[in-house]
Amino acid sequence: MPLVETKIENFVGAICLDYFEKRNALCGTLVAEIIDALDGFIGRRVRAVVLRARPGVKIWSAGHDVDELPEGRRDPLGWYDPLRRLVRAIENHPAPVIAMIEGGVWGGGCEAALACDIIVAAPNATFALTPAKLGVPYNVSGMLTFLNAAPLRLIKEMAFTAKPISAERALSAGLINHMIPLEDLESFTYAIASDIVGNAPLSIAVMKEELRILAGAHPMSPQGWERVQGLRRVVYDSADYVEGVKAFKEKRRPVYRGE
Ligand code: YXS
Repeated sequence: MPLVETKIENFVGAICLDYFEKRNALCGTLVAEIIDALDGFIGRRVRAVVLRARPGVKIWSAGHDVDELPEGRRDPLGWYDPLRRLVRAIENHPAPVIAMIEGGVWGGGCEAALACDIIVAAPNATFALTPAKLGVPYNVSGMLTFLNAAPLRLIKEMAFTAKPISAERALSAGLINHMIPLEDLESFTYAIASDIVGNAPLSIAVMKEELRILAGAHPMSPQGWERVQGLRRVVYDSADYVEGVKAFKEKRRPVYRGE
């Protein structure tokens, strides 16, 4: 049973997340299907992509599939992790990817949405960064996705509280491009896609790649990199990390001891 539905119309490729039983959690299979769809769009000369969920969902994506997180002593967000691969696939796709969002966006799902080039959300959309809720040491390129998406002070509040923010607040902070009534969400999103399709795809692709390279151009010394990796290892080797994943699976509140 596929976990995404795709279609191509008038040079616009649509990828609809369809994994209701886990609230579109970004498991390896779902991510592989999204990446396959994006790769297929390149050959079909798609000029704009809409990444969406089923109309009427309460949850756009529940984030990383917690059942696929390591239970400790291994980087939970290493280079080949499905979420990392998905974010890079979105950022490297030559056509603009428009996230069309209704409902809640959680954790890694929030990063995947923020990795998209344009975000159009309904008023019922919410956005939550959840590493602190689960005890996860988020990775550097993931934090850069957030830093490139919103003012530092908002990212800190979202990361440290792990509380969702409303679409209205996301709009005022520039985290999303448009907040559109649910009944107009699809037509508005496709109107943007159509504007993009009518422009020069090669020019757009090179500007997207220039912006990706420039947005990622943050110097980090080898010592700084090693320090961060060492600090992250302390976290994913900690009892708190084990407790966060365990508590999620046991559907209870975690008890963190800072060790
Ligand atoms: O009880 P069953 O077996 O039916 O499964 C339930 C949930 O356990 C499951 N599920 C998930 N499984 C794995 N990973 C997930 N992220 C996940 N989210 C949900 O899906 C089934 C239906 O969920 P349920 O009953 O809670 O649905 P609901 O409609 O009442 O509530 C939907 C949510 C999304 C509000 C709720 O499921 C929830 O709060 N999910 C966790 C959201 C979250 O904290 N995501 C962060 C995942 S970790 C991550 O993204 C990164 C590693 S990090 O944290 O570092 O950013």
